Amino acid sequence: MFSPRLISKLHDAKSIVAFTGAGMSAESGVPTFRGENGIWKKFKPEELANFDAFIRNPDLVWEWYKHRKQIIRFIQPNPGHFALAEMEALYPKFAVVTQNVDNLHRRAGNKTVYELHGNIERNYCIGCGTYYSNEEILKFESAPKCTKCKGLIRPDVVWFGELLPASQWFASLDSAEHADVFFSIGTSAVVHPAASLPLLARHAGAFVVEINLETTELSNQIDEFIPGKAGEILPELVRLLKDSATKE
Ligand code: BV8
Ligand code: ZN
Repeated sequence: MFSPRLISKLHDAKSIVAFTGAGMSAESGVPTFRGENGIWKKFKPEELANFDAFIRNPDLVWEWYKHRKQIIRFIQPNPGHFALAEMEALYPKFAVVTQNVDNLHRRAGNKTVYELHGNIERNYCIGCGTYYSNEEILKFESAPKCTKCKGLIRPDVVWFGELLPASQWFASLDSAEHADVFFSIGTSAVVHPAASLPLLARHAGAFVVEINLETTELSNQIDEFIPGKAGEILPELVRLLKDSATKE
């Protein structure tokens, strides 16, 4: 499953980036966006994940996010998440750069996690910026309103047409530019600017490996494509790395 080239690159590496998308959380029971049971099959991004749609129809947008928040409440990190947490301890520099908003990487134990598209466990008032937890707002039937200023409360995620959080973006850029090995895991690599990171890393000298169920726009532009499930491949890879570390 793993080429001698990848094993040797991982053996010599000092800095690793794991760039992840919805496929990373699929085995935890979180539906992907564009796969066969993708949540956007029923909805379209332009209807839901953008600010205008929210202002035009806050109840519909909230219905979708409440559905996803409910899912997130009952799911656990999967073996792929735990493998990345173990991998972080094997390298001097290790960053997870995720497009996911489900907080599963942190719950699995990764310390350096950059969330490019926000976090569905946080919400804030568009009027006065007050933050609200899911517990505080999930009791509302329709779109929740701020107790301080009556403004609409929105999920703290990055919608289409919105800028990514600058601190997360620049830290991710810096990690990509200094990575020896850059993994792109469970992402269709269609949403920008996040999707530009793998090739940016490659141009800066990283060995870029893609782990995905199917090939993507990236697959023929990077160094190695490993077909399969993140929750199966990553634990196997970490087992191999730990075995070779003990043999030394
Ligand atoms: C911005 C948060 C600029 C919300 C999300 C035309 C060309 C290029 C770009 C654009 C364009 N038109 C518009 C744009 C910009 C736009 C964009 O990229 N659109 C795309 C769709 C064309 N981007 C933006 O708007 C971004 N902002 O550009 O601002 C700007 C400049 C100046 C001033 C103001 C603004 C903001 C984008 C962020 C959108 N928010 N999410 C929410 O979650 O509700 S995006 C959403 O898609 C999620 O974050 C998700 O993570 C992300 C990417 O999807 P994936 O993670 O890749 O998931 P997907 O289902 O697609 O793929 C899963 C993969 O996993 C599949 O390949 C599957 O085979 C695989 N898989 C499944 N199971 C497994 C597996 N792999 C391994 N193991 C498994 N078990
Ligand atoms: Zn308010």
